[in-house]
Amino acid sequence: MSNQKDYNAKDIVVLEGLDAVRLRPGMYIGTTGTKGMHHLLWEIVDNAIDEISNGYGDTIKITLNTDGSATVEDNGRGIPVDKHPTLHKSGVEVVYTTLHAGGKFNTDNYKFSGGLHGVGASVTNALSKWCNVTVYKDGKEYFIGFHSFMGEDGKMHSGIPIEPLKEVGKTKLSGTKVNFLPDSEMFGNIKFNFETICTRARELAFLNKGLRIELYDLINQREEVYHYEGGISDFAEYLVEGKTKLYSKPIYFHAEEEKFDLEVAFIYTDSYTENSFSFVNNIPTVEGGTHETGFKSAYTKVMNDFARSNNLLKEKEQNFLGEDFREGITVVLSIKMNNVQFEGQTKTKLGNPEAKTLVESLTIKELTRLFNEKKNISVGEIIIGKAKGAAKVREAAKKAKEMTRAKNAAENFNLVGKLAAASSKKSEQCELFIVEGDSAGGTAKQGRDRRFQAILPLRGKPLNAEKKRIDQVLANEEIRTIISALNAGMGDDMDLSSLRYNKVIILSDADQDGFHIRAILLTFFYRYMRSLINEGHVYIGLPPLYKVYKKDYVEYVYSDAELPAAIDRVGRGYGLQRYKGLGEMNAEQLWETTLDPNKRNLIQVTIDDAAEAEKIVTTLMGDDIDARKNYINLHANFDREDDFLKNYKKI
Ligand code: 1YM
Repeated sequence: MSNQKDYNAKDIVVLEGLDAVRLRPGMYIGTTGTKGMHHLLWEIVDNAIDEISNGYGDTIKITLNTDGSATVEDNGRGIPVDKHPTLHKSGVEVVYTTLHAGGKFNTDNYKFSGGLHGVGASVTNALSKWCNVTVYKDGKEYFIGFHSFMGEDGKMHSGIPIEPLKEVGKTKLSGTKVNFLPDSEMFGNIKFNFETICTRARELAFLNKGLRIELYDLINQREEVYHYEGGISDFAEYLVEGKTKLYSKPIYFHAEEEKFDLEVAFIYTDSYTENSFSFVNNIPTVEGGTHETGFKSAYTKVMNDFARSNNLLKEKEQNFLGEDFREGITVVLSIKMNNVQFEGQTKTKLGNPEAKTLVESLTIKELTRLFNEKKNISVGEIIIGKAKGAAKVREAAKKAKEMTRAKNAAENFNLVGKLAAASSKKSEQCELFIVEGDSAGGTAKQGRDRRFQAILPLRGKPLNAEKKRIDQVLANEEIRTIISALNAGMGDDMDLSSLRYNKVIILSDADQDGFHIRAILLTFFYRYMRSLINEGHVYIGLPPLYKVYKKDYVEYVYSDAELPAAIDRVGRGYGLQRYKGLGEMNAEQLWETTLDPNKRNLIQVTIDDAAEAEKIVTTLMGDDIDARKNYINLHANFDREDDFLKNYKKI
């Protein structure tokens, strides 16, 4: 970018010291769990991406080293090395020791002050045992090392330079290399997860057209390269792999305003659900927000106009609704803007009102232009055809939905007859167990604490929502029972404020059938009640696999890995019982092992990466049998946590 002035150390705006980070790591990286630990890496990667998206360099290398550290390298200009005029330190040292230091906050320099949460490299340094930075710039190689240690005063000193930045040699390279080791005293687990890193790196490569990300895992000798010349268009293609597309290439546009950038790609498949993935400054906005609202309203208008002007909608016929146009669509929407405001339960919802109006006007302009092009007319016709089908079943679906929400006892009697409700009306205390099989359901009804636990037995396998249209989904009695019991509606009408149970716990056997039932239920929640998952209401209950006992001493064991230790504890002369299913336990045992909140094992279902979750649901629950076999061969893990759960984390 030729119109940008060159950066000098004096331009760095200093706001705060480093001390705060170790005291309140959560404020800067969210958690000190494995997600927060990975955040240290993404902070560094973000700086490299900022540099590349401003036109300097094109490649980022991420290496997981054998000593447990990670290295990130780019081929940009290199972080400034000149001395800051008042701080008397090099630019590199300021960037790595001062919170919120950086060109990022000087919006003259970068078009977007993006950066994941914008906290920067100093946070990584503060939470690392050590951190080494090498800069290649103007023919020279520079180096500075930082470390964190316990001082003689008994206080922790973090991110302290060992000596000032020094010139260490000559080079033909240009760029920045950062090598750091997360501090094991700050994080429970400092092991980087190659798969997690691959997933996010792939997403970043999709979102930043042309960017090349190379990943090297030197511990397990693996490597991956992500590079997409098609950007989010390739992303949309990737998301629908294995599904039947209704036309061959995604519709794509890119529009810019001063300090605002919009990119959209969408494609339709023969499925019945909507899959929207939106991003702001490369950050996934899982809860949507103003940019999505703006797009939806513009899209509905443009497509209705298209239908009218091409005589696909007669004068006396009513306009389509937005939801009609969204059946079977996969959209990737990515914006870049300044002064982002995040809202919502998980701070993943865009709040800026200007994003709605800008996305709306740019989308109307660009899509109207595209659908006026001859080559896109046939695509438009296909979309209108799909919307017609959706509009037709809309009425039928509406009736079915109303039924699930009917408060009228007589009407609902058949549905909730099987449900043993909880007596407490305080929904925040109440839990709903969805139990595989009538017989285990019966046992659970006897074993539960009826004040706050409700039991819903499921007879047979519920319907796989992945393959059905909404009216068919709602025709399924098991599904209707679940919707009625939860009392929060579904789909676009979902309203969690009337949710009857704070925890929804899936309880199935630890065998193939049980895993399948669990996968089917999760698919239903994922497709039609996603906010239930996003807001942390969905859990998987884990029944024990073994009982190890002697006289009146009993231990329950929940995984094969824990079995030897349990046998040791019980000692010689122990007895061993293997549970094949929930049905083998009596009411008291079921309470003790699986229902009692003080003893049971639950996995909370979370979606770490929405796009990856979508991919997994499609692959595992869809029609493409070869894709499913491939996936299972690649990822199968016949441990207690089946494949489907790989993307979900334990609480
Ligand atoms: C592997 C990590 O940090 N690359 C990187 C960072 C910066 C620059 C170039 C850079 C930015 C600017 C001018 C500018 C940063 N500089 C700063 C600060 N890779 C990595 N590459 N020249 C170089 O912002 O205009 C913060 S990050 F603050 F010094 F400008």
